[in-house]
Amino acid sequence: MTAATRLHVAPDRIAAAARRVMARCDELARVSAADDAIERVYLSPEHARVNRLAAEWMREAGMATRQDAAGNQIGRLDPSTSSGSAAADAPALVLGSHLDTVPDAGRFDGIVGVLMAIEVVRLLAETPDGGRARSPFPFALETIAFWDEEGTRFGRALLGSSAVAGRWEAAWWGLADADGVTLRQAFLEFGLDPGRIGEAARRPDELVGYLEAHIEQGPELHRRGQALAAVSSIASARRFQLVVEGEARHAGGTPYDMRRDALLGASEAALAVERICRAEHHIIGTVGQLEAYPGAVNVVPGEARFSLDLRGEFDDARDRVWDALSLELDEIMGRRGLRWRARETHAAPAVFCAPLLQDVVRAGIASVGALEPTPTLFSRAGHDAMSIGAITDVGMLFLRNPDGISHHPDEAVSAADVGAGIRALAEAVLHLAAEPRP
Ligand code: HGY
Ligand code: MN
Ligand code: MN
Repeated sequence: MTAATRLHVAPDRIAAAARRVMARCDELARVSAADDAIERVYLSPEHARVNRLAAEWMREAGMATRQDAAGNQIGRLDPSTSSGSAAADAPALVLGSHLDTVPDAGRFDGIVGVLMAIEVVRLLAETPDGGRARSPFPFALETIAFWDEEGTRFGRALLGSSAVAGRWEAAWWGLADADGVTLRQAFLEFGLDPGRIGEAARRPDELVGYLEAHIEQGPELHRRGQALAAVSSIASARRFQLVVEGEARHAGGTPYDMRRDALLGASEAALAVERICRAEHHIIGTVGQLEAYPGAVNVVPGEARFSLDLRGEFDDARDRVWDALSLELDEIMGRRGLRWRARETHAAPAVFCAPLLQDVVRAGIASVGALEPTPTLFSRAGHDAMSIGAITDVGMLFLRNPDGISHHPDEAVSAADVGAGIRALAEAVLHLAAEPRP
């Protein structure tokens, strides 16, 4: 795999594309359900507004656009047939990421990858004299803006990309949001037909592969002083909602030896998550939600509910940690006279990026002038590529995000790194196109 550059585009065009991406990240940040924070969830009015903007930008880059049966926004550039007509049934190389967010989010997680994908297609599109833009390759170029990668509204992540991967489960229709609105109702209110969800699914033979640019959401590139990295694999994930049951009692009159304090049991459990995961290599566990009931200042909590987000480079190591945690929770709750139960709300296996797509991403990075060997990182964050890996080869390009802070308003990325990422992603596509096709 040579790293010679294949993209002959003037630096000022790359810089202009990067500026456009940054400006559009700011514009999308203003489309939020909250006045003083960024929050965009699946099947919301903000989802509809942002899809309209993304569709406009995809069309401006020459693509034909559609919203699929799961609410994902898609752009497509057909290649030309030998007679010069559009090859509407050509398999596609898909570039994309997601436009939904966590609560109080940053403005780049997912978003920058969708916007970079649009710029890469714009750079690579051929525009026959006066004709509609075309893909210069024997395959089509598609951009997909996935929805509900985060799982913020209904608790289960990767819904939009699961639909594209043909892995939608009927049981999900009953998932309800904090207001009790089910996924089925939300579909109908958004104008989607639950009965047609199957139409979002893509077949493996329709795809050449999937490439996703995304901020690292960790400190590694920042610490190394490097802008870009290829990704080797994406962490497997399991998410749980846990309930601890004790006994609500008077905060003043109940002596300690009579208490069955559910919050203290949950708190010990959260510390056990940290202790057990830190002892394991590449396993990360987080308790992000913790609530005490009845939640009065003068009542010993009779119930506590908390979340667990558990990830690992390999599924079996992650599952061993879950088994160890379960035994620890038995001990904690037994000692405190409490009971506990867990409901699994999300599970996604680890996904390994295809060697060829790792190679073309590294070649793309090398061609933008990275001096030292191109880093290849394991992704502790989950991504839509985890779903799409079920139907085609996937590759990812990481961008440095200063200090690694993410899922936070201070999430950042530099225009220079976005420009380098656009060039590297475009070069990766050109290297892939140069590969002998099966
Ligand atoms: O949670 C994650 O890892 C991703 O940001 N959805
Ligand atoms: Mn995220
Ligand atoms: Mn993301």
